Amino acid sequence: MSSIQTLEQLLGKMWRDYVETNPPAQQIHDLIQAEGNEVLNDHIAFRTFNHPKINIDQLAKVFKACGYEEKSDYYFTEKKLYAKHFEHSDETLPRIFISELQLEEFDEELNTIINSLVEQIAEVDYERFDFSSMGRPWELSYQTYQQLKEKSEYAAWTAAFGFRPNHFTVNVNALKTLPDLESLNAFLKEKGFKLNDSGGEIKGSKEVYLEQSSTLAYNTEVVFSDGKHVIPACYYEFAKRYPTESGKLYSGFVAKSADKIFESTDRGQ
Ligand code: OOG
Ligand code: NI
Repeated sequence: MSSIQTLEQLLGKMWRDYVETNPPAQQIHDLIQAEGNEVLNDHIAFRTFNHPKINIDQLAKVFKACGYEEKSDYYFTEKKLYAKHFEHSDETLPRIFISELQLEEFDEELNTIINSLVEQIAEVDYERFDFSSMGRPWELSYQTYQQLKEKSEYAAWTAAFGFRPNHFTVNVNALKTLPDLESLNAFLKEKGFKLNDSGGEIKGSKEVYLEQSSTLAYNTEVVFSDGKHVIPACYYEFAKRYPTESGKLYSGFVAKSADKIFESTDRGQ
């Protein structure tokens, strides 16, 4: 039985799991805070497959039950991904961004592998309040991980880590001493953190009302059924939002930028 029953508890558990797997995220959080800033979350992102048992809508269930509403959706043709973002009426709560791999756009080999993973999920787990953050509910060999990686880096990551935040995102608008991505990125690099520079360190611009940057995923040891291997895990993202013509800060995502942010788990870049 899961002891997680409220959204607050769920968000707390997700953060603890995230920093346990990715200690640099806690270090960065603390370094930014030590400069006299309040660290708020802009959004939390999840990854999955569009298999009907574990698709975006399944992962979104608990968030919807807790008051989140579906807002916009996004297509990533090249990576064969689709995503939706959700917002809560309490604006202090992070947005939720969930993407899914479009299985029908892949060959039979990939589909057979993913089906064999989904078949391992126990029925009771679908009802868990913390389903979207229960971790990897299936056995996976390193050989299968590599096989998936040749077809899609996203598929391999999702198979290896299962359901858990792929990243948390610092709300840069709320930072007093590091109020823009230029100064924040310089601060992070000076402290020795590596940034994702696919498409440039800063993705987006004031013109699209959103600027984003991210660290390169931390490499962590994962237990596979055929041994332990060090692979890219999660990253930390930084987002600065600008007001639209209405005067309100833009609240959505920018597909062209997100396309590059996905590559933060691709250490081969
Ligand atoms: C999501 C990448 C996109 C954003 O903020 O645009 C994204 C992922 O890597 O799963 O998070
Ligand atoms: Ni993100």
